[in-house]
This record gives sequence, structure tokens and C-alpha cells, in this order.
Amino acid sequence: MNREALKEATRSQMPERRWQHVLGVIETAVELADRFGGDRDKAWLAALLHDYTKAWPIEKMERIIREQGLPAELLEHDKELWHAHVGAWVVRQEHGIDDEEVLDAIRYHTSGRERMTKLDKIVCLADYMEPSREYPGVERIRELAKTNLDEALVAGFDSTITFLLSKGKVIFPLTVLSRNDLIRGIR
Ligand code: DGI
Ligand code: FE
Ligand code: FE
Ligand code: FE
Repeated sequence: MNREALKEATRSQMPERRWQHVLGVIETAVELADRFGGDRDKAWLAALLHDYTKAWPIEKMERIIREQGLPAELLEHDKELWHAHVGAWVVRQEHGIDDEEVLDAIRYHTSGRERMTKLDKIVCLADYMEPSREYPGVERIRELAKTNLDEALVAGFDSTITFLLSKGKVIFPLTVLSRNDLIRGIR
């Protein structure tokens, strides 16, 4: 499938507002790949597909997690986390995406993971700072991203964790492990 067809297929999965976010993530991820020596084609593809199932019905995602043997632990955590793993599974099935680096960047774009690859970091950070994102601290993340991928990403995870704490939500353990691992890498 060519790029334009894949774009249209992705666009058709979500409302216009979410699609505008995806376009912002693509633009930002390619910029970050150029800035930090990442693979811009993989960054483009992973960014395009990262929220593929974000707007899918919860029941449909739950069924895929159960029937396809995705981590059962997800079912005990916030539904917001599901679309990353489900999306990676679906784009392989529906579009034959078989680049494991791209699939991992999709799978871990919400929580991160320990020992994130450069591509994981680029997609996760682009998701935090694309132009239409607005939340307390996003300007600082954009500023750090001009020079330091890891520090910008820590600031991103900090904003997520702070937000979750303020709402009294359960924190997915991998989110904390990702942040700790990045900080150890910076020191
Ligand atoms: O899909 P996006 O909105 O573009 O961004 P995302 O995939 O990073 O998802 C963000 C949502 O996921 C946001 O509502 C916060 C939530 N989230 C991220 N990490 C955690 C989390 N929710 C819980 N409960 N625990 C986490 O560790
Ligand atoms: Fe997402
Ligand atoms: Fe296709
Ligand atoms: Fe996103």
C-alpha cells in the first residue's frame, strides 16, 4: 500500500480533530528524526499509525486484547493505555506492517518502556509536543526538545505522572519505569 492510501485508511479511523493531531505528530516526529539522527521514514510511518485505534470502541479493543493474547495486565489498567498495543496489532493485520521497530514505537508510545529505542523516543516525544498540544509544561518540553531528546521526554513523562497524580488515577508501572530508566541514562 502506498503512503497516500495508508494516510486515507488511517484518517478514516478517527474524527477530524484526532487526524489533525496525527498530522502534527508526523511533522514533529520527522523533524525530531532529522535533529537527532533518527530514521525519518520509520518516524513518519510510526507517527502516522500511532493512534490508529484511539477512537475505536472500547469493547472492540478489549476483545482484541483478550483474543489475541496481548498483555492481560492492560485490562486492569486505564483504557487510555489500550490503543497503543491494540494499534500495533491491528496495523500488522490490516496493512501488513511488519517492521518490528515501527510496531514497538506504536506499542510503547503511551507508556514508554525501559531502554527505549531512538524511534520509540521520537514518536513518544512528538506525541507530547506536536503543535496542537496545549497543557501546562508543554512549552518547556518544546524548549528542551531543541537540544536534548531524553531530557525533553523525561519532562513529558513528568507531566503525565503529575496529571495522573492530580486526578488520583492509577499509574501504569511501565510509565514510572520508563521515566526512571531515562533519568538513569542522563545522569
Ligand atoms: O493518544 P494520545 O492522547 O495522543 O496520547 P497518549 O497515547 O500518550 O495517551 C495519553 C493518555 O493516556 C492520557 O489520557 C493519559 C493516559 N496515560 C498515559 N500514561 C498513563 C496513562 N493513564 C494511566 N492511568 N496511567 C499511565 O501510566
Ligand atoms: Fe496515543
Ligand atoms: Fe495497506
Ligand atoms: Fe497521539
